[in-house]
Amino acid sequence: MSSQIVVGTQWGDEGKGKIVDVLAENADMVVRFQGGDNAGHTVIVDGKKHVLHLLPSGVLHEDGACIIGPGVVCNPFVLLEEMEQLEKSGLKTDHIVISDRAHILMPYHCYQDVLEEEAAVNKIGTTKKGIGPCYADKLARHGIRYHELKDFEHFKKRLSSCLDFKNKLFVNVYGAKPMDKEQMIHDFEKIYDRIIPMIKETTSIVNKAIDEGKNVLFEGAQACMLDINYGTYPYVTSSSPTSAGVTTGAGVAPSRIDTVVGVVKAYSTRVGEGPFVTELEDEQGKWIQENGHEYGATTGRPRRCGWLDLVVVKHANMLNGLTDIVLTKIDVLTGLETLKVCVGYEIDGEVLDFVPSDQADVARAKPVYKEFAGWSEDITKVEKKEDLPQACIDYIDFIESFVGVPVSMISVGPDRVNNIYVK
Ligand code: 2SA
Ligand code: GDP
Ligand code: MG
Repeated sequence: MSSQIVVGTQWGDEGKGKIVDVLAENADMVVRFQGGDNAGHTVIVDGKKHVLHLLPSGVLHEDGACIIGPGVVCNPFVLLEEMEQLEKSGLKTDHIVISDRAHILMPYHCYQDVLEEEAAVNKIGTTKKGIGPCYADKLARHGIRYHELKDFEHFKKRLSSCLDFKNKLFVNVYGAKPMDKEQMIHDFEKIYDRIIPMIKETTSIVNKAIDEGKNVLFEGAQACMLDINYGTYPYVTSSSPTSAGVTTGAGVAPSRIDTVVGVVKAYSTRVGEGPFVTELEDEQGKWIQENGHEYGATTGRPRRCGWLDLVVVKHANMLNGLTDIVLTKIDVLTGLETLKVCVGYEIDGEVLDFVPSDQADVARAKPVYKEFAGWSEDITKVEKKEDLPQACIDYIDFIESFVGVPVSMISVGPDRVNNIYVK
């Protein structure tokens, strides 16, 4: 395996958590490189469901190191809660490390996210976890990094001046209540002893592991269409969930990466606002939502559903340089008489095979569909590709040839064991 990246190719929730958990069995180290607890990654092991937000999905394999990398915005309170949940399930958590360069997602970031969303004319539909405000502070160079927590007197001064500034914003701009500084300092005092031992310089740790030929897995959260530069801006998250994000978010050079696995869900979903060319706002869409249990793993919001959009997956391949596709949730489509796949965007009589930059163009694009026959056989126990119904094989082969990337694994159910390995 050596160094491998797993990324989402659509709008997130492709099943990356499950795939990372499967691949992590052979990994010495799993590294998150962007995002924060906006992520919801579901892993099912022996019928028990674990939903991970900040912790890498490889955490359930207790042998490897689990690193929250420099590019992550990490809410320490959420992190500790998540660790406590795992500990209650009898799992160990002493293999978790936080990069000293990661930014502390502060309580005022969450409050700011809520106030901004409430006041916004064009709502993004964020998870309200403070992600945008924390990354904004990072880029504006007002952010507080984990190494600053080590000297608590210094940290208190930083918290104090940042909160004074934020409170002016909350009170004067949003007409909201200010946040209580003493309470916030007290809350950090309470978690200090647990957090400090986890903070390390991780870039040298990760690069050393690669030097030693260890298997390092980089776990993407969210997905390509939510990328701050190449997604459906402004309806995006505030990080780079593409393979390029690993270079800045984990401190690993592009030449050190061996494989890039793109997780493709057999249909499309999106949670939050923004254009969605293949969206099905009808009974068909509802059917997919129910059959696929498409509800936000962090917020519980219903996910919007639609046909597979291969224009989007091609866009993801171009940006990520995929070496493999893992196709997920194809079992959800069992029972449909016909399936559709979008192969082009028609805008003003012209058919595009790429995603335009202007969301106004995306919003008025009409999908050009190719139709496929469906299948009715239960495929959740199938172990070899050739044992799948022919209509299902045709659907998979078309994805592979249209995108130009081999489908090396097919996930046919949510559990760790429901997989077909193709090569
Ligand atoms: P944010 O909170 O600033 O990152 O929101 C900005 C946009 O990014 C979307 N986003 C997501 N989309 C899909 N899945 C995500 N994680 C959760 C899940 C979402 C949930 O696994 O289901 O529970 O609602 C995720 N995180 C961020 C978000 O919807 C906005 O469109
Ligand atoms: P992530 O954010 O990409 O990790 O995906 P989520 O965990 O948010 O959402 C994916 C959902 O689909 C989870 O509930 C998984 O348990 C489930 N899942 C993953 N792979 C499969 C699959 O192949 N078939 C089915 N039916 N469910 C799957
Ligand atoms: Mg998710």
